[in-house]
Amino acid sequence: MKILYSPTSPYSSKVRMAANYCDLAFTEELVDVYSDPSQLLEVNPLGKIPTLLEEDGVAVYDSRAIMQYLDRKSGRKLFPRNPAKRSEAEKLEALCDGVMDALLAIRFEPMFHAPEKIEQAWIDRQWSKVVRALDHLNANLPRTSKNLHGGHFALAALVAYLGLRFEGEWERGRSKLKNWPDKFSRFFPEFEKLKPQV
Ligand SMILES: N[C@@H](CCC(=O)N[C@@H](CS)C(=O)NCC(=O)O)C(=O)O
Repeated sequence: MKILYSPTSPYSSKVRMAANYCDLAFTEELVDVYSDPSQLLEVNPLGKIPTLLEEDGVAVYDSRAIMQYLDRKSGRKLFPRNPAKRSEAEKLEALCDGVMDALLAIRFEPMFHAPEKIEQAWIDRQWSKVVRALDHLNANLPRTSKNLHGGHFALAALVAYLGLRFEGEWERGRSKLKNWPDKFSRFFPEFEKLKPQV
């Protein structure tokens, strides 16, 4: 099993942490999505990472499909069996992924537009989603013990990505959320190695 990834990508970080937690053997291959590598486009028409590749050529994407795949492949190590708890874990993952989507949209707006074409109203709309979601997360952190699930890995990837790309812009009034990775990494020390970073 191979994971095509980039070290800064929060979605990639989430699935790499999850595969590690599930004790699934995998190799990693760094790809530059913006050079449209054929190796990626041949298996994922969207040209996005993370993309998981099995030795028989089967490809799995996107990150949420990969998380479900890892859960099945590991014999259900990644999400709770109890339906209500599973739903909560999946919802936490969806919320964190949604914040990542909004953060990426904010970063890409000036990267892919000439200065006079930057749409501030679009950036503000994305940021309002971030603000509401981070306030919600700060007030509703998941129980964190040695039994981790997919939602924890999404949250860890998100908080580390915020630290990497939005330092100084989101922490005020959210100290519980900012400090949560300290607790998480006590149960998952590989966080330091697998979190989004340059
Ligand atoms: N919903 C996707 C999002 C993945 C995504 O947007 N990945 C970024 C890197 S962080 C990417 O590949 N961007 C390249 C592009 O959009 O062309 C997932 O959960 O896997």
